[in-house]
Amino acid sequence: MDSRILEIFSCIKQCAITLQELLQCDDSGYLASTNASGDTQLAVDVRADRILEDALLKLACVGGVCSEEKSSALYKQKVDSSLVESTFLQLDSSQSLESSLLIAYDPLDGSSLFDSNLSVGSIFGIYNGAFSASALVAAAYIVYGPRLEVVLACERVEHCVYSGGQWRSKGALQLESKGKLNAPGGTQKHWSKEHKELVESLFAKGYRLRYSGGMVPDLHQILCKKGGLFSYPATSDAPNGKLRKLFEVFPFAFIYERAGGEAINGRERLLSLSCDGLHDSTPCFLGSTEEIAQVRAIYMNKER
Ligand code: AFP
Repeated sequence: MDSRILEIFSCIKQCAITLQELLQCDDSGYLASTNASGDTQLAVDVRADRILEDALLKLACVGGVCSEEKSSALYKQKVDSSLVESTFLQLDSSQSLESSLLIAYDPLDGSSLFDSNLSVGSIFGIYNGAFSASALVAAAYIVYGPRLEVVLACERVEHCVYSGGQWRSKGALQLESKGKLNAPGGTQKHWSKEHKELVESLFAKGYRLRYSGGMVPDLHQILCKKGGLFSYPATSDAPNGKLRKLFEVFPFAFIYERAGGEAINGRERLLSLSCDGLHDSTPCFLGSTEEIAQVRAIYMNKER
């Protein structure tokens, strides 16, 4: 594995410890501000974002970062590594550090669950030279649950737990061809007829409902239980879905594919999609191959 990715993974593990301590505070208060996606911000959202931005930009191999909490990316200038804000998906080579790694991250995903003391997470996509699906070279997430855990994906999907003051590997996460869990996101009254048919067909086969409203614990659970389907479809109130490509969907698509699963938007592979803006979103279906085949059958049939 590229030593630069190992360095980033090590930084994420260190930040995970710091962020878990941050989350032990009882400050689930909201700020008056909103983030780039219009979501009201928790004080911990802003503090988690600052911790990660400072730590990641300190790494020489990182040429820029983009946070779900901010409208523009921060790139290091080639001349003196000073930072420049930009809404572009990359700077031209004369400006940015060539062949540097760019990190898109969601510092605290599932903020609305924090005041109910449910598990939340942080998500990272590591891109080579540009914020695009084709440039994604590694992905990771942190789960702040009963245990502190990280999942680090490059060639394989490594599951690690923090216990006794040190990180320990729990081995590789691997999906089987079919699972038993169904995690259907979005407001049901805004689902399409086809999506309702898909969700109900899984329950009719005995799938168990496992949905907390936190993308990280919900997708982590399906990986740990070796199969199932997570969906956040296009809805009448969110025709492009809710989840963001760079910070949330592409990293998990990378992880699910490396774990032997699939990740589509209903028709196409998520990692084949273009991205026009830093905060673009997309409908997404991530899971075992048999469940994804069922999604394709229903959604492709809708097109006919
Ligand atoms: P918050 O960060 O506002 O809690 O949203 C969490 C999230 O982005 C993602 O983690 C969930 O999968 C999804 O939203 C849940 O959305 P619904 O509540 O609409 O199902």
